[in-house]
This record gives sequence, structure tokens and C-alpha cells, in this order.
Amino acid sequence: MRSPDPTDPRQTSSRRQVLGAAAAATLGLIFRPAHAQDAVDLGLRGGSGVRSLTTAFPQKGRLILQRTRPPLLETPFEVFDKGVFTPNDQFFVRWHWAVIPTEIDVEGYRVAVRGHVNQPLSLTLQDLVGLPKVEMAAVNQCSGNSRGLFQPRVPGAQWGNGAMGNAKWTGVRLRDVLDKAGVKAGATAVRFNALDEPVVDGAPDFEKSLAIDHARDGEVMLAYLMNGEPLPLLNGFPLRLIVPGWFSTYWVKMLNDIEVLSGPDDNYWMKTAYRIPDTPFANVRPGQTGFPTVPINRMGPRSFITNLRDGASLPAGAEALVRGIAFGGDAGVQAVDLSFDGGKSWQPARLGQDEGKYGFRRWETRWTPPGAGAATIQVRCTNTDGAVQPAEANWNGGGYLRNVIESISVKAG
Ligand SMILES: Nc1nc2c(c(=O)[nH]1)N[C@H]1C(S)=C(S)[C@@H](COP(=O)(O)O)O[C@H]1N2
Ligand SMILES: [Mo]
Repeated sequence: MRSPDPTDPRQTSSRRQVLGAAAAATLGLIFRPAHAQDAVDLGLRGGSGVRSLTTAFPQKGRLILQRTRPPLLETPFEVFDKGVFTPNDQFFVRWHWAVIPTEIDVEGYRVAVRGHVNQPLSLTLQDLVGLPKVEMAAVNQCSGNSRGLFQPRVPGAQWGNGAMGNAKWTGVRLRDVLDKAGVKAGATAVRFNALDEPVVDGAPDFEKSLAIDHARDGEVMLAYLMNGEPLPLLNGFPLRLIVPGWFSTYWVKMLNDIEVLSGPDDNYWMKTAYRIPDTPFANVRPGQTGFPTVPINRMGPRSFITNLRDGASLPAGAEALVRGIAFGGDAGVQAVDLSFDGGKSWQPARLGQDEGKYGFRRWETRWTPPGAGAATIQVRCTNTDGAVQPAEANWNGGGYLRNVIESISVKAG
């Protein structure tokens, strides 16, 4: 079953998780036009960064409208100042195809485990809930997060920095599910497919795969709770893949098919899309060709100031609080350092509680602007593998892997 079947007698309204008529209507595209003041400027150079704010999507609060169909919704940056866990209703949303079920029959829902296995399975959510439970904080970051800040600009969704979020995920280990089916010798990869479908015939269904050892590493999980609640439909209810430390293109939502492969996965989304230059920071010169590419994979460290905006005013000579979030990418946060002198010297920030190496980590420091005038504040994260954010922005035609040291300008007076 690829999507809810209206002729299926089991799908009576008493038995389904129904999101309500309003939800269905909204996914079908009706959204209230935003008022003029309900807009935000993402500060994208060389093109308009002005976007509407919307509250029109089911189970979702105020988000930046990047695209309506399929829904691409960005988290307003000030949300990241509130704490390390991004609220479900303001967690960003990204889909490739607009054919997304607007309701899920929880009892009829099955996840197939098939392919190069001893015992193909068809698991219910109850079956999954019966497996050992695991919990992990992890950052879900779109491969194209911050793409709108690339110079020169590149095509694709023009995200600011809000196509990311951190949640506490509850679910089961993918390894436990694969072990239940019994992976046969010679398995190479595991491919994941879901309930969403292409809008036009012949377009490639969204599927991603992980190498077999990665899939069985004991960290990759199938999550049925997000921050202790069922996932919002738009974030993948009732089940999604969590690939800690890796970009969220692999975090397949509304997962209903797990296929163990015994050969390479050359489906469109692995072989053609989401590839990056095989160079440090996936960096190439604009116009450069002939470089090798690999499927996008691990995230690098990033850090952001969340309590001061670019252009903020601070009283000269008075101590100011500077606070934000950081994450290590595919490793924990080792250190967050700030520079107030254009990168000549760096001083460590105090780190907040460690909620797990793949999650956001709070940091804060205090700084007294020495005198009146303009100043720049830079923030830099080093992860526990020693990877550090670069001083120069990377560039590639996909708009991937931006993790340059962030800076804001402030005025003291
Ligand atoms: N089934 C399905 N899963 C998917 C996608 C999709 O289009 N379909 N997009 C992926 C991409 S590119 C991103 S950035 C994340 C977004 O997750 P979110 O919408 O929960 O924030 O979902 C991933 N999982
Ligand atoms: Mo993405």
C-alpha cells in the first residue's frame, strides 16, 4: 500500500489517526496569505531574502514560507535562542514531491523489511514499539541549509540558516530491525522508501540508501517520537529514519520500506542528485569542472549567535551577554570560541549542558565593547575530532555544506 486507500474498510475514521479536515485542506494547498508585517528578511545578498511567515500548515506554528507545494518551511532564527531542542511545531519542513498522505492509518501501517534477508518482514508500529527503545538528541540539517547565502548564488531552495533543528528522537535501532530479518552475506547497502510519491509519472520516487555497515552501526535509528511526541505529519509521522551526524537527505520520513541490497544503489537520489565535490569542504571554484563527486554524507561543525542580530546596538563600556548554539556535525562539540578582533585572537565560551554528541549545545560568554563604534563578533566551533569551521566560505554548485565561521556586526554607543 503506497498511500491511504479510501476503499480500504479498515480505514474507518475511528481507527485512523486523522489530522482533521483543516489539515487535509492545508496540505492540499490552501494557505492564508500573510500580512505585510508577517514577513522576514533572510538577508540573502544579491537577491531578495524577504519571505512570508505562515501559520497555515497542520500541526505547525509560525514558520518561514519558502515554498507551498511541496511544503518547504524554515524555522525563524530566533527560535534557536530559546533552547537546544527545537519545538516540533517550529521545526523546519522539506519534501521533494507534493504527493504526501494527509492522514495515516496507524493500524494498517506496515514497514516492509525485504531484499537480501533471510526472513522478509512486515512490521506494525506495535512490533517496533516492542523492540528495545533508544533515545538520542540529534541535529536534522538539510543539505542545502544556508544555500541562499552562497556567493555567487546557486539554484535550489534559497534557505537562510533555519533549515535545521535539534530534537530528542525516540525509537529503535535500525540494526535490531535488520537483525530480526537476518541480513544475508553479501549485502552492500540498505535502501529506504516512504509513502510520498512523485507528482508526475516516471519521475524518480524519493529513496536514499546507506552502506550496510553504516545501517548496522547501532546509532542509525527509526524514530516514532520527536521531543517525546508523535512526529508531526510533515516531519514524517509515524516513523522516520535518523542518521546521526549525516545530512537529513538520508533521514527518510514516513518510512514504509527497508530494502537490503546486494549491489550498488544507482537510483537517481544517490547517483545523480545530492552529490558533492570530493574535495575539502566540498569546495570548488565557480565554473570549475572535471572534479570527482561523492554522495553527500557527514556534517561539519557549526555555531551561531542567537541572542544578538546582525546590526544590533550595544552600550559601549557595559558588559554584554553573547549566547548561541553549536553542533559538532558528526562528532561532539569540543569548544566554541569567539573573536572580537577580526579573528586575531579567540577566547573560549562557556558550554552548556551536554545533551548528546549529535545535538545542539548551548554556549555563552560575556563581552564588554571597549568603546563606541562598529565591531564584529565571530563564533567558531571545534568538534571532538578536531574539525574546525573554516574562515572562508566554501562554494559548490549545489549549495551544500556551508559551515564558514559566522560573524555579526554590532554597534557600540
Ligand atoms: N519521504 C521523504 N523523506 C525525506 C524527504 C522527502 O522528500 N521524502 N526529504 C529529505 C530531506 S532533503 C530533508 S532536508 C529532510 C527534512 O526533514 P524535516 O522536513 O522533518 O525537517 O527530510 C528528508 N526525508
Ligand atoms: Mo534537504
